[in-house]
Amino acid sequence: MIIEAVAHPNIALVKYWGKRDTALNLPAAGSLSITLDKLRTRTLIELGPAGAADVFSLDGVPVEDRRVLATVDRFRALSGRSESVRVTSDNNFPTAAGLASSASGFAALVTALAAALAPELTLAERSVLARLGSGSAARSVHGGFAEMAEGERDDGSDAFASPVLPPDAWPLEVVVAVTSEARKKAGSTRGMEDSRLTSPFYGAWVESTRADLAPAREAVRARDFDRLAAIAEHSALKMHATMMATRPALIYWKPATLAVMAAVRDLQEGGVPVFYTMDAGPQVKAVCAPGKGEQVEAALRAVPGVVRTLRVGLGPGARVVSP
Ligand code: 2P0
Repeated sequence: MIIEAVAHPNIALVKYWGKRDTALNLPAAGSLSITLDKLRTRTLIELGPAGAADVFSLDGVPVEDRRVLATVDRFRALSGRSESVRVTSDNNFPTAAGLASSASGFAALVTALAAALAPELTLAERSVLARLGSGSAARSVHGGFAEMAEGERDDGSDAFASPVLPPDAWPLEVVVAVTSEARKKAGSTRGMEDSRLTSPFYGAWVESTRADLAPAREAVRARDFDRLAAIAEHSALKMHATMMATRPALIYWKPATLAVMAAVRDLQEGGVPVFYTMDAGPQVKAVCAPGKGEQVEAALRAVPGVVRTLRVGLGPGARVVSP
């Protein structure tokens, strides 16, 4: 039997950048995100004979991925099962779009593996297992607005994401302005550790992120766009300041990144409810109030240096689609 699961990438509005434990992939602070629609990872799981090698392919290419194989091992251990596993995944969006495929990837993987081997797992437990694969994946287990908890326990059992608001409760739109199609060089895991160890701003970044979470959550619950916009832009800017002050420096922006940020500022000054956020790459994600995506996309497409744009909405959490 083949089990098929789907999950969507998410964009953090209160950002995650830094770990308190690298082995268990525990975040230094919580984060808050929106899960997107349209873009998705689809993952098929097929069980095979015990003792055979596990296989993973991504977009039709066999890949040796330590984190995927470790996730499969974890499910075998917790379910007491011994079958080998064939994992076949594909993304309907390019990695260069600057939308973390590890987030949708591990959320889809954990959802499919749970259906095959451990259907009793709660959403919180699935989020923990997704986090062990990739921190941002813990949030893609849920749709709409989700909040990742920092957690207190050493074993990470309380470091999982929870839903804050479903997607249709406040259907924000997102315009991704792609400013470079080049694949990024440095992985986030290494960059986060470099920031923790060398950025003089790291302590303040973690402390101020903790302080952002409650007001961001309240702004989401109140559907207060301006309040959320102020917190989210500030979170992105201080994360990038922390990155830039890392040794070696992590400078993700291109000239066109700044041009798009300026265009978003112009839209805001013209009364359009929109804000920007940038992740570990040069793309700008413009988050718009419901119904404003088309206008924002037209404006950002015209910015010199923008290669292309993508317009999406908020989507559901990870789920099994077959059988
Ligand atoms: C985020 N990012 O909150 C932040 C903002 C990038 C910048 O989560 O090491 O791939 O697998 O836990 O989740 C990217 O980091 O890192 C990320 P790992 P992940 O979306």
